[in-house]
Amino acid sequence: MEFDYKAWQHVFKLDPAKTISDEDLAAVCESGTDAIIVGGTDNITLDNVLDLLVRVRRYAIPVMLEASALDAVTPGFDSYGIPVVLNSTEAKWITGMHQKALKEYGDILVWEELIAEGYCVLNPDCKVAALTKAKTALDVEDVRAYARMAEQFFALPIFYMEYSGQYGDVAKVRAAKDVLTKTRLFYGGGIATLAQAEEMKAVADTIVVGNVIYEDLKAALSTVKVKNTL
Ligand code: 1GP
Repeated sequence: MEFDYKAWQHVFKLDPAKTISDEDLAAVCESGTDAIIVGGTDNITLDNVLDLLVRVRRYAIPVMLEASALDAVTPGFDSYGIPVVLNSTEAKWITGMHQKALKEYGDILVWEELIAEGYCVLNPDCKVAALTKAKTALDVEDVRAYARMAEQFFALPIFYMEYSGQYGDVAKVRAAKDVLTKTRLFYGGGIATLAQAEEMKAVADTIVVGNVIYEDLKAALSTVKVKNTL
């Protein structure tokens, strides 16, 4: 088991608000993927997060909670991804919720378990873009600047290009990769085939596969092969 996100090549993202059978969950957790991220945008509750955590814990795989709703954060995960939406136009998604969380839990947090993720949301039609009022009309130069900001100004461990629900623009992913040396580049969005997984993995450090798990499990599982084809 590799707990260090720096070694992750492929991860599956499971949405606590969506239903997955025990059989499908077993296939996902035993697929050879490097980790499971638990995260979503709508209807995330402590109950559905805990339920998924307990079920994923049956398997020997690292599991990270992507902390979106503060009241749905619970101990028990190996790590916690803390999204910082760099291209949000609302301060609450960049520092607001984070400051609130630190005010309340700052004394008891285990800092080593927290991983700040500098999000750059690029699909204008995805839920997270609407929620965070993200400025998604970004060209290659814009994206490159956000990537530099993530690494050089804020020393964020992860720069996450989020195309959730849409297959992204490889040229933009490459533009980010070209200026990153220490910050890891995560790509997520619309990966539904091994060919797409390979194309994005050739540029990004880590690819995140979500939706297709619920739409076509076989196709989702095929994307793990990206780890053997590099
Ligand atoms: C979503 O980046 C992930 O947060 C993965 O995107 O669901 O489109 O695969 P998809």
